[in-house]
Amino acid sequence: MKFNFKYLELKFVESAAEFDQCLQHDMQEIAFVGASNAGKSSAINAISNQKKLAKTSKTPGKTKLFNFFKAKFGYIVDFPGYGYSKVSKSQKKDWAKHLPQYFALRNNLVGALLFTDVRNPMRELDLTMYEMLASYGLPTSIVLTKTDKVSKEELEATIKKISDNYGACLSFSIKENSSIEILIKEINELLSS
Ligand SMILES: Nc1nc2c(ncn2[C@@H]2O[C@H](COP(=O)(O)OP(=O)(O)OP(=O)(O)O)[C@@H](O)[C@H]2O)c(=O)[nH]1
Ligand SMILES: [Mg+2]
Repeated sequence: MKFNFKYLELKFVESAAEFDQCLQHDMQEIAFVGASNAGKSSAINAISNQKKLAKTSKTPGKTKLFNFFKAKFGYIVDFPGYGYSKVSKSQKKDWAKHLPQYFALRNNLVGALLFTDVRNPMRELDLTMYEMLASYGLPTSIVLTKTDKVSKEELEATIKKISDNYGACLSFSIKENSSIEILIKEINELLSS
C-alpha cells in the first residue's frame, strides 16, 4: 500500500521539570498524557518519522519532565507517565502538584490525547486523569495504543467498549501507517481549531 501523507515536522524545544519553568509561547498546544509505557513518546517519534526525537524505553517511567515539541500549527507537550511504582515518592508528590496546576493555568492548552494500551485500556489512573481533564474543561480523545498486539476481533470489541463510555476513540500502532496518518490529522485539527 502506498501512503503519501505528510509526517509532522516536530522539533524538540525544551524540557521543564516544573510548571513555572514551562516554555512560554503564544501558539496552541495539546498534552500527550497516559500511563508509563502506554506509548506516548513512541507516538511522537512515529508521527514525525524520527527514531529518537522522544526518548522511549522498555523501562516505564522514562519521561520525567514536560517535554515541548513544536509542530507547524502549535506544540505537543509530552507528559510524564503515571502509574509507575518505581517513581520516587517526592516525584509523585511533585507531579500531583504540577499536573493540576498545568491544566488549570496553562492558557495555550486546548486539549489532550490520552494514550492507553489496547490490551488493558482505561485503568483506574487513566480514569482519574480523564476526569481531571474534564473538570478543567479540556476536551480529551482516547488513543488505544499498540493495536498490533491484539487480534482484529479484540480491537473491534475494545473500540466499541471504549467509545460507548468515552466517545469516539482512535486506535494506533507505530507499525501501522494508516493509524499514524489518522493521528496526525487529529493533531493538526486540534492545534488549528
Ligand atoms: N508493539 C508495539 N510496541 C509499542 C508501540 N508503541 C510503543 N511501544 C513500545 O512500548 C514501550 C513504551 O513506549 P514509550 O513510548 O516509551 O511509552 P511512554 O508512554 O512514553 O512511557 P513513559 O515515558 O514512561 O511515560 C516501548 O518499548 C515501545 O517500543 C506500538 O504501537 N506497538
Ligand atoms: Mg515517554
